[in-house]
Amino acid sequence: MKAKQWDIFCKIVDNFGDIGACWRMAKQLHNEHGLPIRLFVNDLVVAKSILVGIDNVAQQEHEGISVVRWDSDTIFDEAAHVVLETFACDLPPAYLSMMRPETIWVNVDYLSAESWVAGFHALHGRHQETNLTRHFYFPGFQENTGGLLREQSLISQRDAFQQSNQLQNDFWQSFGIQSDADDLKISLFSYSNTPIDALLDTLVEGERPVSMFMPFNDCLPTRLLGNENLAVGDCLTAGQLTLHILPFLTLDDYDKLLWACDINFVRGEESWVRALWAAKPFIWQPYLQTDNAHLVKLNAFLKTFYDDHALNQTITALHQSWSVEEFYDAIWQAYSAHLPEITTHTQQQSNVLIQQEALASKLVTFCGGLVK
Ligand code: TRH
Repeated sequence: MKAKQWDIFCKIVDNFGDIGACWRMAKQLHNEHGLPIRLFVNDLVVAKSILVGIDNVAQQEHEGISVVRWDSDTIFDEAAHVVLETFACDLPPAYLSMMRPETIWVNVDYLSAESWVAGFHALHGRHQETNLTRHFYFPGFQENTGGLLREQSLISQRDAFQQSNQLQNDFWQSFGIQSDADDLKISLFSYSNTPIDALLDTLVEGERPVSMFMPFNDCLPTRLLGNENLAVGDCLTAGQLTLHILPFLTLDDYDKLLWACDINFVRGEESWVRALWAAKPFIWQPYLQTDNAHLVKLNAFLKTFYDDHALNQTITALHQSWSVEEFYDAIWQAYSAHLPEITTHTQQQSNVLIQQEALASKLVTFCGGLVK
């Protein structure tokens, strides 16, 4: 067994959330806790969108992390001291066979604000085939869960950016955009099942000029505002709306976009957490699941985050309408009319979460407590 080594297994099922979360975890464990990390990834072609510059090769070093292609040809030498299986991705049998009773095996699960999470966090069970112990780690919003991924320097970087017109102008100019200080700035990252056209129609007809920024991705409609074949760099205008199609951004630039905008539409889990740290009003769309399980997750989060807020119903209505593909102009008007209050509330809630210990550090303590 490799002393001190941590191995992370990441199976990309769909989109970028799995590799986004695993990469952040790997980086934070390495940069902030000095741990040697191997990251096993099943699809380096998709991973390339997040790990910019990697190649589709068996093994490579990337920003201090050893990235290993995980496929049927992968040769496993030794099991690590700590093995993080992410999102129940099933460790490969060849690797399982090298694990020992003293190997610390933790499954890090998906993030949810549902009330059952705290009760399941940190439980363990016996793996039938190997008789090894597997621990279950649940990220979450309460102190008694596994916490949220957040870099130690993130908030000071965000504050420096948000307080500097120069840094913000440099950011917009790097995309050839002259930003107008008076525009309402909105970023949008969503799944295909959203009423984007209805939202855009409302913004076109609105009272206030709006600049909207959409990073290019597979879920973006090919036709918006009557324009076909949208491409990176397009800038479309209609009525009060100016719509910019950005490239798919690096993780750092995506953070800056969220920090620079007044409202962020986000999705899945990773961009949702980044929107929390941006501390700007956001509309979250959960990943579509069968039996409307995603709406249960959505409502659990809305209850956690906005329960005591006077505008709870307005905020809930907008989130639900966005996720069930129905958009009502009146709901948007009610939301945007109260943007200052929603901004203050989002900042307060974000600050409360920032006081909590971040996931990577909680995970290190958790695994330290399991050493046999
Ligand atoms: O890509 P996603 O839809 O990922 C989803 C969810 O994680 C979901 O829970 C999971 O089950 C499913 O995949 C399989 O959305 P998410 O989680 O927001 O991840 C997007 C990542 O992409 C996030 O790390 C931010 C990053 N990103 C960029 O780096 N550049 C960009 O321009 C944008 C828009 C996103």
